Amino acid sequence: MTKKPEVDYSLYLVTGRDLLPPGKDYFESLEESIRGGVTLVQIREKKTDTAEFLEIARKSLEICNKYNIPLLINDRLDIALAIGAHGVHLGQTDMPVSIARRLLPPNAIIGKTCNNVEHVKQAVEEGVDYVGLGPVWGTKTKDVTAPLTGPRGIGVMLDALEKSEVKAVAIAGIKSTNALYCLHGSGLTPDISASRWTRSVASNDPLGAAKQLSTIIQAFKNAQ
Ligand code: 3NM
Repeated sequence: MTKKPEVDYSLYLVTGRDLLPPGKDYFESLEESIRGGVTLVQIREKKTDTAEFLEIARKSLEICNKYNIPLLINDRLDIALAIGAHGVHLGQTDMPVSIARRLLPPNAIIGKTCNNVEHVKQAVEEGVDYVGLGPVWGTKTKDVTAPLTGPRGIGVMLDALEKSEVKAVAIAGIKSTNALYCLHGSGLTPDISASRWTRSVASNDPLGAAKQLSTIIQAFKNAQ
């Protein structure tokens, strides 16, 4: 089997073109975020038609490849396959992991959104590479219907991973002002602290926003 690429989940950017401030170019923002320290990118396009999505994904992959950063596609396996992305992120009601695994190349990264312990256990059984845990806090990015977990809820879900190799990231409402609270409050242990993080960078200053988060995460890791 082809070896999986090493993925650094420390600062995971979930894009959203509809969140960009007026006049801000999406591709410039993506590149600035990566230069600021983003280590993994997911393209999330909920309202875009297939032809445009393909174009955006293709150009985004070029940028990610330039910096050697993996690119995952939210939900759309067809787009991931068409452009040769590094994998997909699946929601609870998206394509089942087993089918995605069968259709994608053997070294593809597959992640799944999990809102509770049952979701986590099932995702581990299904053989995901990582779980996206949340929603930690409220957010305007997405209409989240699942109950907010807070940092403690993330901790409980992390415990459900037990000894599996599955990585985890936390999502929703995480900013530089509460990032440390999320890391400490979820009870992350030193061996996993590096790999459980996410943040949508939708800012007027994506480079600065990513740098700020990256500095916080690095400081947390160094203190472990
Ligand atoms: N996906 P914020 S939660 C885009 O659970 C998204 O998969 C989620 O909020 C999932 O921009 C979410 O505040 C919202 O990080 C992310």
